[in-house]
Amino acid sequence: MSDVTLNTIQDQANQVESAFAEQKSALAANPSAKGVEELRVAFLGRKGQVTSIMEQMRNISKDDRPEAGKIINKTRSKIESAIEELKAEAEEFLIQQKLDQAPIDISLPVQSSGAKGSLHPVTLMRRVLLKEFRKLGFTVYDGPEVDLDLYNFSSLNFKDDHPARDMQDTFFVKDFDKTVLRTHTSNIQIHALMNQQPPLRVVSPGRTYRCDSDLTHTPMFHQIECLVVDQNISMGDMKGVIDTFLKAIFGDDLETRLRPSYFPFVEPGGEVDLQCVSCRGKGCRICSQTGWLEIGGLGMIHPNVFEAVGVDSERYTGFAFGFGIDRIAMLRYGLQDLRQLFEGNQQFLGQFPIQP
Ligand code: FA5
Repeated sequence: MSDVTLNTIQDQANQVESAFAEQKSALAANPSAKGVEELRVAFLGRKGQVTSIMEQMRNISKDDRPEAGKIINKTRSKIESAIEELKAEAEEFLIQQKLDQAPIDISLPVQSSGAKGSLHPVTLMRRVLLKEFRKLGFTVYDGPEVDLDLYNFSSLNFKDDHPARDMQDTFFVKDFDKTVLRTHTSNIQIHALMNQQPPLRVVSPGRTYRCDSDLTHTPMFHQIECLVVDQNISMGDMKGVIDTFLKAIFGDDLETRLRPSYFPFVEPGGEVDLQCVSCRGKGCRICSQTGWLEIGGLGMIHPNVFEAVGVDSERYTGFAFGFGIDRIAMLRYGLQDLRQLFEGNQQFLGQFPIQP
């Protein structure tokens, strides 16, 4: 005959539960993961108090065992869920403790340090230029930076062995026959005319690449190309557009001059120089003692270019010009060295006003 009855089991279960409740409230004042684990081992572990009631099962009559099991399981699950709650409380307590000890109160609203981001001067300059072109009714046309020789050179009337190619040395992509990093934005003249029949009035800013590096040249630089094709377009129209946008950027501050020059894709061709901001035309090392800095090339579209894209050169005429955005920024902001723009010096880059 067994000496352990259901009543004994129930009494022991009640005692274990009240012992647990006592220790739980002691822990609640200062909950820690370690304390919760110790409590779990003390009650649910191999030698824990719940386990020792379980061991009584073998001394209980067979008939009472199911009921005894229920009593013990009820106590076990009460303690298990209380342990889980305690674990969560201990975690929260720890986080709160860390927050309380932190040197700053991260729940306070953010106080601005006054530091502001700024736009890159080339971005600022590009935006200003595009704004002026939009006012004149131009739309923006985007062209590829990696392009076929066909668009960058051949269709622009650069014969394969023409010395003009030497002035625009660039990367040729080895595995793709005749693919280049474009040397100028003039490649968009071909793309635009192949995509759209005249009349056409587009402007295209973008990155360009050449084997260059000195005070006024960088290997990667930015140009903005302007292309107008229609009936009866003259050099006078071109000069009007150039004067208008240069005036918008430089005001009457600096003098400009137009002089003849050669580009295979225009006839006649020329270049625009701006008075050197550094010496105001007197001559210094930035302008190689000339008093002027070149900002771009220009000209009337060559009939060979119209032929390459299937535009009737008897019916249409047009002009194009391509200016260095970085060079314009250099003059506008009075920079001593164009390479400063691409050195990533935050102290330098942070000085530019949002509105140039
Ligand atoms: C051209 O690139 C012609 N595509 C311009 C053109 C367009 C002529 C349409 C006729 C009709 P050029 O090589 O001169 O031309 O370059 C134009 C401008 O780009 C220069 O005046 C200068 O402002 C800028 N530039 C050229 N090379 C560099 C460089 N390495 N770094 C910075 N700016 C440069």
